[in-house]
Amino acid sequence: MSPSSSKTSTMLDRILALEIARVTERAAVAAARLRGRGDEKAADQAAVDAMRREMNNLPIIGTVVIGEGERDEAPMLFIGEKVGGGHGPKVDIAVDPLEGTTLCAKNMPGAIATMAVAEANALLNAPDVYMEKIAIGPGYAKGIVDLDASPEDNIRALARAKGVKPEAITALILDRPRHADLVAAVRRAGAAVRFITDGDVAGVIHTADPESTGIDIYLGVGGAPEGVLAASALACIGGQIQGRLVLDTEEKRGRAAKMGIKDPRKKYAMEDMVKGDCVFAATGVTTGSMLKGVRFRDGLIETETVVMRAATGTVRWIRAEHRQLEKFHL
Ligand code: VTB
Repeated sequence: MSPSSSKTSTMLDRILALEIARVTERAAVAAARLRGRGDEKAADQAAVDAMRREMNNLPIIGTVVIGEGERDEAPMLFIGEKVGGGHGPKVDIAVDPLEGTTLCAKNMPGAIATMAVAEANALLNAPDVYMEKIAIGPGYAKGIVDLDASPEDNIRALARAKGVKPEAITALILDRPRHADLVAAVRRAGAAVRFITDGDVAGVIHTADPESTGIDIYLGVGGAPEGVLAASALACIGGQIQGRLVLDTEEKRGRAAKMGIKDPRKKYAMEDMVKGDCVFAATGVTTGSMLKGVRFRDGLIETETVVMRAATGTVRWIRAEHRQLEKFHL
């Protein structure tokens, strides 16, 4: 490790684990105020404003590489935006201030506020397009499942490696018409499918602990930004993920090329999406299977956050009671 990156790592360790939780907490509380109001945009905007405000207190010189959109379409937390307090180490930032805007607007389980911080130039700069994804948890030989293998082969290989029948495997898939063939193939192989309506960052994270989540594999096409965030989490807790951008138009290939993507069909391994150390955090907005949502009580606000770090594999669950409510700018 070069001296500068080891300095960054020390900083990621010492300061960011807690500081980053404050950022996702603020975003989650802001969005939670708008749970169930049917207004996705307002909830997202509230999370973006709160996240950006708090991020600018961090002792970092950050560049948003995964954000709210490309520069011309997102006024805040756009890709390329400089964030942070303007002093400290240079880092890459990936944010999804409200992952699951629909879940929040409809007050359904599983909306989270999430972000990842990595060393400068360590995160994949992905445009806001779709990504094919496959992910499994830790403990398997590298490459036992692969984006280029058929779903049936992947299910069979995973079952063999786990020492169970395919019938004992459950795949998590976003409930979308585009996944009809995938779902049929997974079921043909004998495995069960669990659907989610949104929220595939948490979906991928579920694969890391099959015993408690019941999920062995994540399959399907979701957002590329969510793919990089999920890869950051798996880089901390172990597991495998592969992703491939869906660049099916000239326009998308052009946008990707502008971000430095030379091969539009490249299959990204986890290590291609996140290099070196990183810190990942998520705070629950609505209660889901990973995190409790924000609770507004008399005189205090409760939040639940998970913070993970790649270099050490430490996972911290932070249940906070906030009594100084002014900080939330409610
Ligand atoms: C997923 C999911 C997100 O977008 O990435 C999905 O994790 C993919 O896009 O929560 P489509 O909705 O177009 O299928 C979200 O649902 C966020 O919009």
